[in-house]
Amino acid sequence: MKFKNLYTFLNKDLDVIEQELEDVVQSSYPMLSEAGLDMLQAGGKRIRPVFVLLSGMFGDYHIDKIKHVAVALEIIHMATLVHDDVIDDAELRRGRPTVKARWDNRIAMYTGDYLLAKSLEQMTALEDPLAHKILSKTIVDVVIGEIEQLKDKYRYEQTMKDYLKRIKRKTAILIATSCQLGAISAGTDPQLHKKLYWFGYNVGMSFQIIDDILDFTSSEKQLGKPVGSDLLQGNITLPVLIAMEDRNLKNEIMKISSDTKPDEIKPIIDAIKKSGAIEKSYDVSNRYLNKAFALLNEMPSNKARSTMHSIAKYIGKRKI
Ligand code: GRG
Repeated sequence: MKFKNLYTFLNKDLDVIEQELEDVVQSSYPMLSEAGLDMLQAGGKRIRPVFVLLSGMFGDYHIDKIKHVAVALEIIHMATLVHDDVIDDAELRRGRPTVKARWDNRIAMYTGDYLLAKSLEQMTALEDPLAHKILSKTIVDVVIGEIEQLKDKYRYEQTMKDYLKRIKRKTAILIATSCQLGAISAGTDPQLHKKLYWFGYNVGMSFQIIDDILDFTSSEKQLGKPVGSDLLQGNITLPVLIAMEDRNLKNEIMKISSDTKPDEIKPIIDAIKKSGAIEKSYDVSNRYLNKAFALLNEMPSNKARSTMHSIAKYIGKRKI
């Protein structure tokens, strides 16, 4: 089963979102339009717009209103990716050359800034100070997270708490906010939009943990980058933190630095895979997913709820 097949009833509305996305990234500066359109054409799962729409279905759903929120969230996501590829000096994204690779760092920064500004412009369609307050706090948290993660690179004494805080800011918050703002724009009561926020948060945490597991268990072809890239770049993820509970393995892992060559980490990747750390990481992911399922059970039963359940289940088992 493919991810997109879980929500075919949304296809018509997702086509509207896709068209809006294309319109929104256009600019009188051809280079900005080209960079934005190139990213859109490269695809992406559009998870955030899907969660906006599904959450809106718990309230008074109107595509003409909610589309602005769905577009804003996807465009903020795109802006973070363009900037992140500058910070990480990444050549490929969604299987294509990144904006910074195709043009240069300066143009990538402009593109990211432009996308962020356009997303805020989209949000002005929503006359609700609470929605704007939530979104600005989210953006601040994502940016702070990106700055703080620098200090955690190659820092082998960091704790599980440091890791969880990092992935919350990097991934879970934007998914949580997608759910909450979808619900708010459809006028749901506060109790429900807060529950949807926490549903999105738990799914987002699981999503990032699985991403971090796949960095070890997937193939170079599927990842579009070498296996173990996170570790090589000093990004200490959950499988690594768990593997470091073994003293000997920790000593090996701690030898990895910015001077380490890709081939040198291959035996360490194998040792991490054999250590049981992957299975234990899946257990942590499942704990978040179970919280997400429990929250769904407290919500009104409808098609959106069952689809969110299927998506969360899929996320926990995804291979790419
Ligand atoms: C410009 C607002 C702004 C922020 C700049 C660089 C930065 C601060 C934040 C980057 C944070 C970051 C690296 C987030 C990545 C999160 C993530 C889970 C990416 C992959 O998401 P998918 O799998 O991607 O949904 P697709 O390609 O499917 O859309």
